[in-house]
Amino acid sequence: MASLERAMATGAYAVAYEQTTVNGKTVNPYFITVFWSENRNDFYIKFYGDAPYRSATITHKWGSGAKLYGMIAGSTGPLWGRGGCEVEFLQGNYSNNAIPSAQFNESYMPWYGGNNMKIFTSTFDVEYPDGYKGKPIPGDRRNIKYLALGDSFSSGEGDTDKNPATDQKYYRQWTDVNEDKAKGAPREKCHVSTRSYPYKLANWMGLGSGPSAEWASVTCSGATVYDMNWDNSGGYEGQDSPLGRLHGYDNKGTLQGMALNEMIPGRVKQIEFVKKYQPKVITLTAGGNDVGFGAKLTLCANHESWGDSCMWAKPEYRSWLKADLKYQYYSLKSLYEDLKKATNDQAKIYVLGYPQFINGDPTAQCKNTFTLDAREREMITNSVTYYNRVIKQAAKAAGVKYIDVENAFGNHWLCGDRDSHVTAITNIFGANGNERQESFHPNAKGHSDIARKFATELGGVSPLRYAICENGRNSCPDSAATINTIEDTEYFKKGQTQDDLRVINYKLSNGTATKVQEKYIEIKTSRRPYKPWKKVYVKIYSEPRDLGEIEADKNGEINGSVALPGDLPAGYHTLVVSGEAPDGKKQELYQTILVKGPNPDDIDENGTPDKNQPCGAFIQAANKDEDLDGIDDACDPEITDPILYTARNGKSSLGEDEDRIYLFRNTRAANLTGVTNDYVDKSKNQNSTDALVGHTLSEETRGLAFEKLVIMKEDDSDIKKGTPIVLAKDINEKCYALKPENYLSPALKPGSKDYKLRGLIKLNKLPKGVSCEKE
Ligand SMILES: [Ca+2]
Ligand SMILES: [Ca+2]
Ligand SMILES: [Ca+2]
Repeated sequence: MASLERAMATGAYAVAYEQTTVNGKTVNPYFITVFWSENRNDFYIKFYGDAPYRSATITHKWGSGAKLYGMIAGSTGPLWGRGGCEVEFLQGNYSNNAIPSAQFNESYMPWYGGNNMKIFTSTFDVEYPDGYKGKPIPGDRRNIKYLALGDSFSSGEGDTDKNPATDQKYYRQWTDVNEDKAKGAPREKCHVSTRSYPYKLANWMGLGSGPSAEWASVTCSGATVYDMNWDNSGGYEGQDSPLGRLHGYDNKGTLQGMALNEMIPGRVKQIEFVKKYQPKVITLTAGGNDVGFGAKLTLCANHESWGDSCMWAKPEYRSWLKADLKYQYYSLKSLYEDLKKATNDQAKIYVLGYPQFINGDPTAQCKNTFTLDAREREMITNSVTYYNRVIKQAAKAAGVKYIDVENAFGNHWLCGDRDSHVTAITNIFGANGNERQESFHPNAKGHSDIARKFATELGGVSPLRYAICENGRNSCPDSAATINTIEDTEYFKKGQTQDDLRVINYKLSNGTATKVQEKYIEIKTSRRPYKPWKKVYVKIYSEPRDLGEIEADKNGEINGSVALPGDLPAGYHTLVVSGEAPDGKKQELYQTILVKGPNPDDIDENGTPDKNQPCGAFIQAANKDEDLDGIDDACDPEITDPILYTARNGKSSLGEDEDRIYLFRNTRAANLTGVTNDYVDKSKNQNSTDALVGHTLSEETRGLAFEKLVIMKEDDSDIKKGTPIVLAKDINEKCYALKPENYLSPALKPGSKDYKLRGLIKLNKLPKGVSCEKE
């Protein structure tokens, strides 16, 4: 495997598959074979013959005697029926000129004895024969026209829905992985969703998908300007600086090389992809993490004293907040300039602002944003507006195109009166299968909104062709767009910034501290020096308390510790280090930190064991579940209409038939469905509330794949009369509607006397107004 990793970093590889043939037509792929070489210059793909008898072989380059490796990674599933175990076995090394099966025939040739192997993706160099008219070998990444850069607002963070086909979230491979240091696998939480706006823009530009796509998203949740720009690119150890996610990995170089070839975000600076692939179009969101937007929201949504606003929403801290937002102008401007330089000004660069995601109206009704009060919502909306002006000004100064998406969601925002296109608070410590970082981000519908707004901003002209400047160039810097001419807002006029004060969100400590056990909190700075040998002052907010002083060393760095007061309440706090920067200006570095109580079973010190709190520690449960999905509405990412039924494809892990669709009734909704005597199988899951209503039984309905569930109300006034209709697709993507034979209670346990299995009936036509298409 180390050899294959090397191939992905520095060599070349091809993934090929063989297909079975039925009646002269190729159908299911079965054996999957991977070929690789450790050095890019050892092998290339050479063609023999021409269509329809064309074949291609992986051949040595002149003078090379290196090995070509091959591995069959075959799933027994398709060969020996469903439910077979996954196997992987190594076929061995092919040395020198003996390459028995690295040959790919374009069409099935039974008389020829061809192996009918097709290439799925390949990074080998290819020598196309003269007059070649066929399709290029898929996977050639040298033609990337569009690169999406950015942070969580571009990655698709917060797309918490599960794909019914896979029962997983829509996050792309390599972007939702927990750390496994023993296996050399770093933590990868870039959360790139395949339903994010860059996917929609790429589709609009016609850049394809899969291994031959002419674009890639290398966005990553949590990315700051530093994770995208040119600064210290060689010494970078992956996101989450100062200690990056690759810190301490001895295969760091391999992991980074592989990331550049495989478009894996979070391991190298985003600008490295720009340098390597020279895209024609770049889109990005940047700066949100630099002002600690997520951390501030966490603080405000979980602030320590209930019934009081968090510090950032208080008038006395407004000038701080403004300074923090305003001075990002410089780093944003230089990021845009770095990107221009990396492409020799040959790319069209589109900088998006941030969308308003929560209703700031003090009278708005909020369902699941728990403690964000009116003053906090006012602070959030005003910060988004002002920060967008900062971003726009920096974009103007650098001469790139600013895209205004501020009102993309309309009133489909949190605390709005329409269905929300934003994921609300999820939870703090993983109680409902979601992660805190997913809170307050656009969902799939929100990403469609952003893509739509983007298209409107360009007047419908493709980003590949849009004229950014009047003179036909890709950038037109405006020297009048300085930091001093950023348009003020009414809200921030009340918070005049002091010209000599810099407020900077900075990772001072590891972000958490436990009282008593870790009475001292370590504080380190390096990239933001203070005046050497001068004292800095450490405070904790929002009730400001002095924690002590530390002296900066000869380089102006801080490396010391301070004691936390024992009576500091558990919860989120703001740690601040103030002092004088080397240029004599006042500098305040801050970080949101979580202070835990000493009892590991009650870290929020509220007297209730955290495991008995529906949303985990630090989130006050609403003790309400309006959509009947079992998630307390205080930490429910989305509160929908009540869930009466669910349907999905069968799971072999639960002993079900994967060829069938299963329809369940939600027994929590007994009051709405009027059925109270459902039998629920709790043998596999004690928390299950799903009662099996029926599944596809007949030959006519098996093998269809679940698409969507709709409730057809026979009488609008009475939801109890609603019939669940399952929409399903066949192998040719044709849409069918299925209805249960009888949707009364299946009160009996399967197998018991009088138990009757219920099937789903295929309807002759789709009911009025429904289709398999996604909204
Ligand atoms: Ca507790
Ligand atoms: Ca709920
Ligand atoms: Ca819900």
